[in-house]
Amino acid sequence: MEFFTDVPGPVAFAGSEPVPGGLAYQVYNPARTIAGKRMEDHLRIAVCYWHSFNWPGSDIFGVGTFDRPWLNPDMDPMEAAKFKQDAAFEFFTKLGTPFFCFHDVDMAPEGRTLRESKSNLDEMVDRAADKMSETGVRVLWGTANLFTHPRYAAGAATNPDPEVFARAAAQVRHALEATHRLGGANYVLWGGREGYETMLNTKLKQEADQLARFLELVADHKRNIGFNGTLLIEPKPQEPTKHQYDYDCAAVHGFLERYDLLGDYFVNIEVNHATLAGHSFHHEVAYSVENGIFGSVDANRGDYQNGWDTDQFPNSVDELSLAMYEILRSGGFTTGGFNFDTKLRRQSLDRTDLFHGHIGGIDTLAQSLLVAEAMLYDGTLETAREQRYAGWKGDLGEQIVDPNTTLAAIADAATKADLDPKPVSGQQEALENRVNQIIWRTT
Ligand code: XUL
Ligand code: CO
Repeated sequence: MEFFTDVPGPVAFAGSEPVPGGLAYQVYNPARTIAGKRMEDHLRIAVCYWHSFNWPGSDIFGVGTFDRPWLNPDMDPMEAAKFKQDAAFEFFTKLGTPFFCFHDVDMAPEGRTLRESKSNLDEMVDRAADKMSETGVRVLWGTANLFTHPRYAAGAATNPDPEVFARAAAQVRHALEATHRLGGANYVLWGGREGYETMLNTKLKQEADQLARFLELVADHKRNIGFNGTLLIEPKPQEPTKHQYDYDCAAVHGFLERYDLLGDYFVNIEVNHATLAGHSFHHEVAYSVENGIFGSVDANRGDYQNGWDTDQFPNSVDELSLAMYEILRSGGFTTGGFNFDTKLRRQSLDRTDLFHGHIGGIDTLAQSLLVAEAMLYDGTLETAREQRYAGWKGDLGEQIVDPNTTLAAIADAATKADLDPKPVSGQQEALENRVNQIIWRTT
């Protein structure tokens, strides 16, 4: 049964010609070649199951507003899951995007026991596998929901009760194996409840050790089952907990280094999580690229007036181009991609609104990719950075980093040459102008 009846066929690239109803891409042209690669292969766009199909449009003051008939609690849960899956695959194919992402509980309802939950998931994964081979849509990543059920109120891996840890381990095992079975490119761990509400009842070191143990077990299991996808940790500073341990990319990086997990885990950076942590998305991408932990992106945006995760569809080329530039100059995604971890606004009631949100977001990413490519060819930013640090490639720079050099030797050299370096311009305004000029002229 067709669900999105107002969208008859696949959304096509129409260029800058306005299309009645707006159901066309103006910039996203999957086959267009950018820096030697197809646009589709650069962006690796995914639709998320949860916000798009599993969320009724509720907020903390109000119930769901959306037309999602499979969320009706009177329906048989497995019948509802199948209805939802059909609508989801119809959406993926009409939107024309190559990937989707899912939590275990988005795909299949929890059963009364762990065994029943696993069998529900197995059945729905078999069904998804058939739909994937019919449509060619693939899995960017799978994950386990370790934050909605009351048992996880005090955390999953970091719960004071080891039985909760074990229960979470069972859930992740099943979700990881389901992702593997579907040929997923990555597996994500977002520690929504891995944090605390109050330090009065919390042992910080104990919880960190538990989290590391969990991650070690998951990485071992990945190797045991021969899953070649990438394991990703998704940083977020808070919400739902007051403080989350995977606060930002730097915190995750330090944690991975401390527990000898570098190389086993990379980061899935969400735009609105970056801004909640007091960073720009650009910063988080640049940090993780430079430190070798960049993996994938949850594309969305926050609202400058709100202090929470509003998960809106991205619409700012100015902001995304800079992050896209860092991704492109590092060689682009390997297994990662752009997952739309995005929610419609509660008043966006029409079924076609889900298309409009994604089309706008995808065109914004596509335009940002064009700008990033132009920045790369322009070379101004690269040259400015190189010149700013050029001294480190000279004699003095080499002497300083030589492990045999001492502080006294550097001090003696500085004294002998009577060094009196003069400050130089950081050229910020000139660089900002160059970025804007490139954005304005890029088509
Ligand atoms: C929550 C969030 C999650 C993760 C997957 O803020 O971003 O949707 O992406 O669990
Ligand atoms: Co996310």
